[in-house]
Amino acid sequence: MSDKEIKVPNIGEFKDVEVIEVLVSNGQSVSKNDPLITIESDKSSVEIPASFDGKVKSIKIKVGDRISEGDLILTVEQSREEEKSIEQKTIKEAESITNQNQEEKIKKDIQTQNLIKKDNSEASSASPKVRKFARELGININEIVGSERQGRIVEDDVKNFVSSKINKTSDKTEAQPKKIVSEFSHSDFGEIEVKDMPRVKKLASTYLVNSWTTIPHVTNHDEADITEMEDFRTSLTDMYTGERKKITPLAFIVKALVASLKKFPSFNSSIDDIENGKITMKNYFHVGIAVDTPHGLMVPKIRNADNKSILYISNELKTISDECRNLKIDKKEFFGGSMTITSLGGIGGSFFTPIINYPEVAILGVGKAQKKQIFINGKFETRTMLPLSLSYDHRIIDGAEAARFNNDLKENLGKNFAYKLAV
Ligand code: CAO
Repeated sequence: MSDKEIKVPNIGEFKDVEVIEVLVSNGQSVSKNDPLITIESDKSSVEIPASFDGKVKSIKIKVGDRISEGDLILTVEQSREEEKSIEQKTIKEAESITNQNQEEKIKKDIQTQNLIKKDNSEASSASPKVRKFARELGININEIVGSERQGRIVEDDVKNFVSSKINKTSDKTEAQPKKIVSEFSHSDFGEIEVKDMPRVKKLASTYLVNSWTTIPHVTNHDEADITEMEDFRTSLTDMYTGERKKITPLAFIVKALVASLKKFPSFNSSIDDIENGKITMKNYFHVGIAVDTPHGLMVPKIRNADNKSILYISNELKTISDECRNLKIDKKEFFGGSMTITSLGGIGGSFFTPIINYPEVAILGVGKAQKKQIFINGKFETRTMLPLSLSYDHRIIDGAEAARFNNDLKENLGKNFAYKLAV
């Protein structure tokens, strides 16, 4: 074991300059060229590296000290092997130099290596203020490419570097979701068949994952008493033929929803520009309808539902769902909605958790209406109850507002439906 001193080398114009960083600590192993300290003059800052391998024994300077050439930075302890390897390295380097005076060349090389200035232009490529700014953000300034003359780094370069790092990190997260690989293959357990996923399902999956992973969903469940509405709906007949008019309950629900959207405009908004704190309020009422098709789920819109009659909406529902099932619908029809209704009422089931159709902020899930015994004014009555599952983006809608929205919707679908729907 032997101790060796590392001193401030020839640092040219730098005299009596401030130590702004000590990059090593006692007991730490360092290799030749590892940065030890950073010094800073009025114009720039540079790192001073170790001139040989070893273990830091005693640091002789601290941040804020002013140093010049020849000042002692620290001592390192070297084992015999390290000493030997340095000797060997030096001999090897010396052997490879044939054209010049060997001693001169080695001295010069060590001196040049001692000062990692990257190169002259880079060493003076940022003002102390900018370097300080980068340091405070935990950024190694040497990784930044300067935009000014001769690659000089300015504050904007640091900011751009930080934002590009952030974007890269989030791109990486999006591009590489954690994939769980099963220890066993499905085929280990029996015969299997691997099929292509339908195109619509593939497209929808991106939107669904985005919605599920970026929107804080909450779902409020409730039941609307639609007894009167159902009596009215099932009593509708054609004026001329006397035949029963087939109008789906969904047409009534669309109308009731529009009336609630008018009262609660935040449900008819989008926050796709949340980074800039912007909310888009929509003054139109285009209600999305989730349509189950053999190709996958599609969500066309009933445009300007506020200006359409229940009968018209009922017919349009049929038309757009047929267009979806026959792949005859224009792609644009899947965009620009106010809020979506997803109805499983024709199939079955009660409550569920619908996923918001991004960039909308709410979706209404409708289950199958059922007759139930409800306790009203001191006695049980048979009523037709419609299950409602309202999912909403909690960033924009609070639970209390969602409960009030459901109350309003229930009112619109309830006893006063005819009056409300006409509004
Ligand atoms: N409660 C009880 N019965 C209902 C009902 C409800 N909430 N909603 C509809 N019905 C009845 C209808 O009255 C109709 O009965 P009749 O034939 O006796 O008149 C029957 O159910 C069939 O309705 P439908 O489902 O064909 O038509 P619809 O207008 O209710 O729905 C559409 C249209 C496009 C929404 C529907 O066809 C569909 O695709 N539903 C599935 C949507 C879906 O998959 N959502 C899940 C998304 S989450 O993955």
